[in-house]
Amino acid sequence: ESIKDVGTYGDRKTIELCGRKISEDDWTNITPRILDHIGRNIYLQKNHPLSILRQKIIDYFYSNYLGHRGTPVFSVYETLSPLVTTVQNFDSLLIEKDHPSRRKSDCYYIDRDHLLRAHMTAHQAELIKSGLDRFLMIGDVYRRDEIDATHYPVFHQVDAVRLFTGTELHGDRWGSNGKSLFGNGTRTHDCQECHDEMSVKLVEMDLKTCLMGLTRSLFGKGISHRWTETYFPFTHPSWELEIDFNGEWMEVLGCGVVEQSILKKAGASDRIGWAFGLGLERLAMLLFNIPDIRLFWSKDSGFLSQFKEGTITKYKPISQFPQCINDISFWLPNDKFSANDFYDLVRVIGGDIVEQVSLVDEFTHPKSGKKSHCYRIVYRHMEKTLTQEEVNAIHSKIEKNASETLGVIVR
Ligand code: FA5
Ligand code: MG
Repeated sequence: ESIKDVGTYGDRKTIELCGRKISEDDWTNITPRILDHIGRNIYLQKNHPLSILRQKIIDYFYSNYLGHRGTPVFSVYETLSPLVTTVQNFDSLLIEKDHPSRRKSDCYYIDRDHLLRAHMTAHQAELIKSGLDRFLMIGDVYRRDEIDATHYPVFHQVDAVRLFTGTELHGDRWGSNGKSLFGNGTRTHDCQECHDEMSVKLVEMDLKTCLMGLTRSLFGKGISHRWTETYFPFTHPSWELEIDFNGEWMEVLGCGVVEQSILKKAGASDRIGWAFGLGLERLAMLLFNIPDIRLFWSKDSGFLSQFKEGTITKYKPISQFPQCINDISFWLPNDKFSANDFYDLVRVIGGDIVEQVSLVDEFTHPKSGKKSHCYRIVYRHMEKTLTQEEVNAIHSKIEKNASETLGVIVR
């Protein structure tokens, strides 16, 4: 269970979360509003659409992968702590020290060594190390990102890993010493240097069959899909699965053949395997017809009462309240300015009544060389009509805070 409490330790603030006390340093960028989401566990909340979808995915794995005695072969981990180390989130997955995904502008850091996990893959290496061959990891993940109807700084992922011994993959065809999994060639675009090409093909087929089975079990047999090749530091080869949603391709997951050095380090060097990670919100928005990602966090019974564990029903909007649009323009400071810092500030002050923030104009003054940004903030309450006074009060607070903390000069 997690506690959210900010105290002081000497002259440094300490942050207490998930049973740990951590002193702030120059990497700390976690905000109280984000801390408030830890422990909500909406993905485990009975009759919540995210929980219904989570259970459907677990059921697919339980019913399609049975052991000799009819017991499930995938084990499920869904209460792993979201507070992780940079080793878990990055190093254990071969993510280079200067990889953009480590940036302060992209993650929520508690201090330089701890962050809120940015993907469920953060737990992969340690679970393999503990001796597991087939498992699912489900939970909340945290990323600093743009703000719109499909992006929220907290979302949920299901990750999975399946490892094979030589015998499991090939049967007894090659004997059971597992040698046939490995070759000693060079890395090509579809095979790691240490892998046997035939084995990699079988792993790819098993992975894609599994994921298409899952997609069809959720969306029906007629769903159109395509696989695209992609890159992850922790898998090779790697793919993304896209499905056709109203004539547009939508990415639903990333996957691939696990980098062998990860398995080796985790004590599973005699195995080969696949992994994938998918986002629950995007799938749930399609399945339940939910138009805005913020609705998942609603405590309103008008929303929650529409869903029932075990069934997929379409969401019916209670009513649509009007938007209120205000722009803010400011001169940027001379030193560095990150748009994500501004987005966070808007979120901290405006909270969930901010529907969208977008950069609508930027220009450089021809004489002074100073840069100016104009952001459009769209306010909309999910459950009532906002008055112009209410919006103005929040908007001025954002202006005031931006000039005080980001060094910008409001125009
Ligand atoms: C990852 O997070 C990888 N860890 C996935 C993976 C696992 C690859 C294991 C290989 C092996 P990515 O950042 O693309 O990859 O996110 C995975 C999925 O999460 C996306 O396909 C999407 O469905 C979902 N997702 C990503 N960002 C967001 C977001 N801002 N809002 C909602 N869903 C998101
Ligand atoms: Mg992606």
